[in-house]
Amino acid sequence: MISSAAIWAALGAVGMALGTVPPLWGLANDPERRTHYLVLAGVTGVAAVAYTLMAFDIGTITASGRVVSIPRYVDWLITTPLILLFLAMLGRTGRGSLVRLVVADIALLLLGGVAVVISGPIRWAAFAAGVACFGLLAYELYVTIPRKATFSTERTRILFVTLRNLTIALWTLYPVAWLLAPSGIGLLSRDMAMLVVAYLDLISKAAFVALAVDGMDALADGDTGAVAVDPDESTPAAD
Ligand code: RET
Repeated sequence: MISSAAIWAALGAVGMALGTVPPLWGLANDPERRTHYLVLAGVTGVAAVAYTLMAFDIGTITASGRVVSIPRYVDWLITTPLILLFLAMLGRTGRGSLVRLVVADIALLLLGGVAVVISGPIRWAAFAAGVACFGLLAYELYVTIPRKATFSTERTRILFVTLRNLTIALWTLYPVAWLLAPSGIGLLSRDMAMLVVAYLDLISKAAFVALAVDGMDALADGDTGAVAVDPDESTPAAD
């Protein structure tokens, strides 16, 4: 029998595939901002593949009595850095900032993955360390980047703030879902957890990508999205 987790995953795959259409359209029609569209197409495109695998229950392993979906974590490891790269491209805050974001991001995902598969109190320590990494990531997005950013236009700054707020608000819900799901205290069933996470993924990816594509004309002409080498620290504040 097809589990409802498989149905939610299949719906997630369709949603992500549809979410890839706007950046592909941009890629074909706006070659100036190719890099931006490629990054955005990667966000939903990779997730569409991961959800297809999950719908067929491919890559699911059981460890310490808990079910872990490898495609989900691989998807997150690829696409969350792409989301952060896009935000860093908007602010043009330099490589240092991007590296801090991506290191914190990968660390929190690995710690979360480890916390699912190990048992005993150490797993809660791994979870707490993951949450601490998330705190660092949020600090970078809320405080450091707005302070250092050199937005190409005022509309780019507004686009950054909108996407940044959407990202922080939604990403905060992931550790909550993790805690409630069978990975944590198990208040939610596996099917329910799949529904909740698929829903969170869809908004944090497909809605992010749709808003980003919609706001792309805010970027100044000639803004090709290269992540600059760290700009001068004395650049005036832009937050
Ligand atoms: C875990 C558990 C460990 C602590 C924290 C977590 C946060 C995960 C996040 C995931 C975001 C995923 C996204 C996917 C998009 O499709 C690993 C659940 C903090 C923030 C945005």
